[in-house]
Amino acid sequence: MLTRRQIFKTGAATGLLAVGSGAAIALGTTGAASKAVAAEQMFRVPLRVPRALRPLRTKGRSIAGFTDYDFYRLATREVETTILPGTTTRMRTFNGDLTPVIRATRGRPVVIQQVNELNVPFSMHLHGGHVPARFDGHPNDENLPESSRVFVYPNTQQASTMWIHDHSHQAHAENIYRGVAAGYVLTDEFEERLPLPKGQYDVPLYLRDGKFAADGTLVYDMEDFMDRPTVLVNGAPRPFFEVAARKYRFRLTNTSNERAFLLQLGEEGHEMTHIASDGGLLPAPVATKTMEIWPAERQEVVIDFSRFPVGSKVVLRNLIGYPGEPAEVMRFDVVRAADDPSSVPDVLRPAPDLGTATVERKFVMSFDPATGHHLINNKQFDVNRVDLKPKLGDTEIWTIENTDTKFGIPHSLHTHLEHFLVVDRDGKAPGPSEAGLKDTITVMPGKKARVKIKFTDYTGKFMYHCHLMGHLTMGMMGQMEVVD
Ligand SMILES: [Cu+2]
Repeated sequence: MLTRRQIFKTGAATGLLAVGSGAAIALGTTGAASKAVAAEQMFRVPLRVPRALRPLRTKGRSIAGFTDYDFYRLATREVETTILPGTTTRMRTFNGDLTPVIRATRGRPVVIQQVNELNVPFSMHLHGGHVPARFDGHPNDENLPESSRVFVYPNTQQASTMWIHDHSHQAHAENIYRGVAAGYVLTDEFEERLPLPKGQYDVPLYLRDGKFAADGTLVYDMEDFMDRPTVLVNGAPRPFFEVAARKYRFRLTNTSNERAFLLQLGEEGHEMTHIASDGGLLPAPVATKTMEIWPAERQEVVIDFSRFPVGSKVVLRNLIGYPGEPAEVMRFDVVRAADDPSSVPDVLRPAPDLGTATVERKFVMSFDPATGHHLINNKQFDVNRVDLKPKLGDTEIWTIENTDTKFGIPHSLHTHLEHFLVVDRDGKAPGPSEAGLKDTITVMPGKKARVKIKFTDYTGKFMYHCHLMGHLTMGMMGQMEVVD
């Protein structure tokens, strides 16, 4: 029989069992002192809206056949920065910045020189990116300390909100936890033509948690992921954001190692409009009172603050926090009136036709209490093993089955290279919030989901894995080689 502490040691539990969509049962609670610190740090710091990085140049020598591209340098670097007011924290960053954002346009490539100034390996991965294998951040392609590599992102895919993080062999969980991440927002003509909120009213929000000591030190312990009570939004602890009484588009990305959020606006659950998920716009907007977002997922919502009088303060809450934690995530302070020419059209972007599947595969996600490993189809990740070989042009149906009912462990499956459509969950067609392209799907214990995926135009080796970082670290990853 495994004790709760042993489950933590193996990184097994994520600490909550979502029941239906909303209620949750937490497994336990620790760290009353750090929770008190977290509660003190509420609504004292303004939200930082990440500024888009400017390309260093827009032309250059031929790289991967391109001479017209936006060129950036992303240096992974440790810096001292202020997270909790009055303290400093050593964070791992890109260019000294917490979540800088690259804005890209479909059809125009981005080239990034990644310089590793950390003392651990780094393998840069564009999460959600449709990119050639050599630029995907394979664990065998680690950028060692003091080295540099060039990455080319062709941007042939449709508009979506992506993010950049580490995929090195063993340091990935800690590198993400210690802060090194960048946003990557891809737009295209189709989306630009829609009357959705734009410019300063289109705001990325990077949500994550962390454990900070009273002196500001960021504490990393893979086992104690339930004791990370400080929620950061764009690197600020439970910030406030001054908004106009009009519509905003928020691009939510969960960059946490393990934490899921079920977000609700206000105590009473004001309406939000869900417009996009991992792979971009949904076929149609969905009015919702809650928004669920698991590690590495993206969800985009439009919130209309015109329904609140100027002077209102509206709190975004997390309904599935651990016991004793503040539910507050951030606060919107409605401070001024504003014109609002934006609207959310009834039709957004039709889901693509991925064709008829000719191949079926199954992915059984499970935890082995004897070894502490997390397994896919009873196997731990082996970088020298190819688990499947999809063929270019083929459409496949993947069944993802979570058999971890004993310990109640959720798992997700994230695929590199291609997005997928959800076919069904336990035989039931997905709701409209899951009708768009996705690259990460969470399956609760004892549940199954089927997805449809098509392999289009890149061959080579790509990863698929659970995106709960403790599980990934403990082996829950496989490798596919796409062949011609
Ligand atoms: Cu998992």
